[in-house]
Amino acid sequence: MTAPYRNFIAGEWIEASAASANVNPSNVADIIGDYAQGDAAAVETAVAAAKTAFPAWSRSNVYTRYEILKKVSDEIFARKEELGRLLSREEGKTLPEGIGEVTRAGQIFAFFAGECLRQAGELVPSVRPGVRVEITREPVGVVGLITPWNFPIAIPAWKIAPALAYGNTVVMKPADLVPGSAWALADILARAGLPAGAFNLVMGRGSTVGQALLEHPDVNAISFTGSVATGRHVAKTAIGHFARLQLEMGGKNPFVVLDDADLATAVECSLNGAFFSTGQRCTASSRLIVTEGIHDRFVAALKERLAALVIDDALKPGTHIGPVVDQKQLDQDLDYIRIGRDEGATLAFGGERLNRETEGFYLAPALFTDVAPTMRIAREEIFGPVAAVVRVRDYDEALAVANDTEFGLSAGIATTSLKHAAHFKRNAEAGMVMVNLATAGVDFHVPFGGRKGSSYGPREQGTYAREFYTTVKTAYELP
Ligand code: UN1
Repeated sequence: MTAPYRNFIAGEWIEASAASANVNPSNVADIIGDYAQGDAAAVETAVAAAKTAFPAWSRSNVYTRYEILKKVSDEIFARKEELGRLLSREEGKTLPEGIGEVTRAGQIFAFFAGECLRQAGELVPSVRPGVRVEITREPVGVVGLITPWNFPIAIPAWKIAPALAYGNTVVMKPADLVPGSAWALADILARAGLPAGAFNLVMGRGSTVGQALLEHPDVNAISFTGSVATGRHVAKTAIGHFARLQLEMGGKNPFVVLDDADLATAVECSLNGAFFSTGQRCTASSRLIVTEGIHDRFVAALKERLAALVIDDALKPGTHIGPVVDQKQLDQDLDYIRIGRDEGATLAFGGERLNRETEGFYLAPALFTDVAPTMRIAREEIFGPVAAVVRVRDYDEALAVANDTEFGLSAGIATTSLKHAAHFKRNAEAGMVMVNLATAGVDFHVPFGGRKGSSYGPREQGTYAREFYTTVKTAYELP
């Protein structure tokens, strides 16, 4: 079958036997295009191509790598409006959010272009006379990248850019729901001067393409972002051939609001962290933990802000929150809203399906109050515009509730107390801590990752990315 958007394998655009329609969640009548659905055979060819390309690419001139990644970055910046529109159209985040994400992808490629020129080792005196010891880093080999639907271009960028910068070759499987942005990025990479096979794109299902990638003995490392359940499967499968693993999974991120917080800051951080990008971020603040002296004022002010939000077509100017990504995610969100009510929480705002001009997956952002930390809506990742307010006595109880979770990605606090801010930074059990800032929306040049059930393996992003994408060699020499 000829899909207009094909897989990219060994430097060629390859037809697949099947295709799937990329649907706009703001308007299900709008089909973005038919994208190839690869299979196990396509993965086999792609991995073989990546393996063949590896020796030359791993020894390529760092300036060549710099130029290629810089070129990719330049094109992303030059086309950010168009690519942002595509991203919003296929994923449902608003156009400013879409353009913002594309900009982030451009910044990531620029950062790792620079990193190509900053690779260095160490020269260490030996404990043995006359011997010298060199510690260097080498690429890992063929890297399999499995990316999620909620950041259709930024997450592919933050895995592909370091993989290539450090000399690895890549086979990427983007999320089945949003192949458009990944395909556009592959098209840019295809024209950037990479040798054939250094980067390969295989679109398709997790159960076929993802599975084949995980099982392939020639895939030396897997970087995955997605759910905890899938992450567990990824780890179990890929460890069979000792693939190096990097897993970024769920979150149930707490945002603590203390009595001494600046109310406007607390409300804006909560609104942004919990509901922007339709709450579909692993860094979303889905638990708002509020001390009793500010609780009622905080809830009233947040409800007022929620009531003023425009929930509509992601591409319409003025939209604050776009639709949920698809029917399955919408059903999951609505299920949790029902579960929250059944458990005895108060639905203080929203939570109902909305009708708009076009048929799409619109949901009014939902705010629960009177939530006990034991309730499912306070413990399980919902991955939608749903937040749970937990009332606590004081800072100590807030911290205990914040840490009482199987996750540990991002944790935030709104406070004007230096003492509480410092204590929270030190004691929040999370990979990232935010003081008077939203839990979501991170910088592109510093480490990203969490603890407990949120992450496994070395950090992504910034200079820390090299931990995963390189392996250390210690060389001894008697000159
Ligand atoms: C952000 O909050 O800016 O899947 C990034 C996710 C994360 C990325 C969040 N891996 O939501």
